[in-house]
Amino acid sequence: MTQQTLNGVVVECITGDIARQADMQCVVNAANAELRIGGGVAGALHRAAGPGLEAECEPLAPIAPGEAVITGAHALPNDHVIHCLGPVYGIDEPSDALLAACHRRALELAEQHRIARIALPAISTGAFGYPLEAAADEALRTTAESTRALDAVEHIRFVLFGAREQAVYARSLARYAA
Ligand code: AR6
Repeated sequence: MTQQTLNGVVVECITGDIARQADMQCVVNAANAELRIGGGVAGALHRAAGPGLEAECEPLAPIAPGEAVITGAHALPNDHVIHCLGPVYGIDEPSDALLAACHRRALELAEQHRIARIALPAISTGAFGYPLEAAADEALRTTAESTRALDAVEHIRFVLFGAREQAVYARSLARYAA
């Protein structure tokens, strides 16, 4: 099952490109501490957003692992970007608590800004080296828990780059929907 409703919130896991989620009000960036362009998700989002995004980010940086900040989306087809700094696996400890914290914080920010539809990537599972199964489990466990406190947020979409990643996140979703 790639879609479940948890406490009235639709949670889904799809394959796709986080920079092309035009039906979402907000996309989440797997950021670096400096909130600069970088590679992976951050590269794709900043390239699509244009240089205005980096300029808006500059006074907000640096952020610490587990933290998140919100900006406009500039040339992206969304209204907001929430920049999350996930843990570097094996360095930022405790990595599970930090990964949970940035998901929790992202959803809290979305709620505060009355964002109905938000898309997230697989934070920390690329350059930051977090093992996929463990990251999926932490992301979906935290999301399922957070849905209890969400009112404005109606739809949470995890956008995974490949079929394998999507299957792993969908499996964790099924576990926490049970
Ligand atoms: N859409 C969806 N998922 C993507 C995309 C995309 N366009 N591009 C990559 N992924 P990463 P991190 C997947 O490295 O591990 C950056 O350089 C990718 O396959 O973007 O949190 C920043 O500047 C992987 O599964 O984020 C930071 O320094 C997942 O998204 C650092 O990397 C996350 O990969 C952050 O590392």
